[in-house]
Amino acid sequence: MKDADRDDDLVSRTRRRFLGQGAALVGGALAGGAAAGTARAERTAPVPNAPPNVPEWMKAPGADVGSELYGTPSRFEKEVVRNLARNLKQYTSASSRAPLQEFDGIITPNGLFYERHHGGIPDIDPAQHRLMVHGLVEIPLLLTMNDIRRFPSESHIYFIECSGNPGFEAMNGRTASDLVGLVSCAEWTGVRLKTVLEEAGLKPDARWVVAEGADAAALTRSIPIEKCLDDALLVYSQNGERLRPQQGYPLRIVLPGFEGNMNVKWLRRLNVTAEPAYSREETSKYTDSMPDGTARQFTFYMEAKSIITRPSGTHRIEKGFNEISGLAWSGHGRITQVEVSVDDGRTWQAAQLQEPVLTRALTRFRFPWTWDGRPTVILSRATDETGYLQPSLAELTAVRGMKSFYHNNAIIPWRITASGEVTNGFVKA
Ligand SMILES: Nc1nc2c(c(=O)[nH]1)N[C@H]1C(S)=C(S)[C@@H](COP(=O)(O)O)O[C@H]1N2
Ligand SMILES: [Mo]
Repeated sequence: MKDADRDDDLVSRTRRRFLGQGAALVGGALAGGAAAGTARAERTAPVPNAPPNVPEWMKAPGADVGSELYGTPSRFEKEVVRNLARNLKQYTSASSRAPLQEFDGIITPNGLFYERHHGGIPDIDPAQHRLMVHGLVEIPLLLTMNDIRRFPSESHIYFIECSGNPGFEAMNGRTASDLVGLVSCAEWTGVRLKTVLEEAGLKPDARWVVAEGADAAALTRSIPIEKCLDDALLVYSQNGERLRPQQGYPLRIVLPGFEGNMNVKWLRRLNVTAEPAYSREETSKYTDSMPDGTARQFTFYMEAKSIITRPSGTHRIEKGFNEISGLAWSGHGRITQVEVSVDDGRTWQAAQLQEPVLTRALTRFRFPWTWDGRPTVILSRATDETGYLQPSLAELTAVRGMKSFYHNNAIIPWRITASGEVTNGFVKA
């Protein structure tokens, strides 16, 4: 899709305002969809390898042990890949999205974790990588990766979401991944930032920590000291293995619930300061233009949000039973409720939250549904432990106006046509 990365300032801004003015994406192609509609044909077609026959793959030993020393998915899953816009002028400042509609549970596999880079992916030799801790500290530190791994480690499951997910002007995607694929969730292992800051010793006027990445963008963000002394983590492993280069190898910062941009990858420097740096990423970018012409800055926490991922855009469903399933999350803590509407928001019913339900992690919800075959719109809305309820797009723009780009957590509608096709409900039919 054309507007796949509106977080990317190099992609030209078409001023197409959302809600489908001229977005010709409905109907037609079912490309890439795991079409539930094939289920019936699948059940009746002759399958020589199904019982009572002995399948081919039982008649001789399979592939050798160690035929693949780093495992990859089955060849039958080769279409499950990151979602990358195909028509960008360059790919060093761009993003690729997680294929949310393909996932089960809440963990994003490392190879499918969304990526957003402002200056490409650096190829960092961990033996030469250092973390410098300086500024308003008693003892400046220059830490090797081995030094960092000697601190007590912790593992936590958290989501990371880009705040341009999707930009308000880029809501015409076809799939769940097109719309909100800039979110993923992993188990992160590292050391509390607090532990390292205590090792350096904070001076009394320390209020911010300015984190800098070792990429060509030298991405720089100011983090309030309260967050640094709370749950902030210096992370070197993800889902049990070392971070992938795309995720910040060998070291990144993870700020649970904070907007993706602040989770600085390839972390090389922590400068403890009294004032924020007012870097590019916290002034011209990642601020919200408000209706009165001011800009809302330092919007750290990502608000509660959810999306139905099954069925979702490009899927096709059949009349009768369909389980609705999706993901919900909030930067402010646990998801306490997800409601589903199968009648375009007229009525809402509680979905089931699938364990585990963790703070600042993706939460899976499920809802059993019997479709009567009539066209409708299905929606989900999340509530978090603060009592905050995910707003509709109309409610959100009533407060935030029509000039914003970032921090769009509006309810996402999927339209179901009479033939069972699922399409983006933001796009006019
Ligand atoms: N050094 C550095 N850190 C960075 C970025 C970057 O370009 N350089 N991108 C940021 C943005 S905008 C996001 S949304 C997240 C993306 O993290 P991921 O690529 O691991 O999904 O990293 C953030 N950290
Ligand atoms: Mo981002």
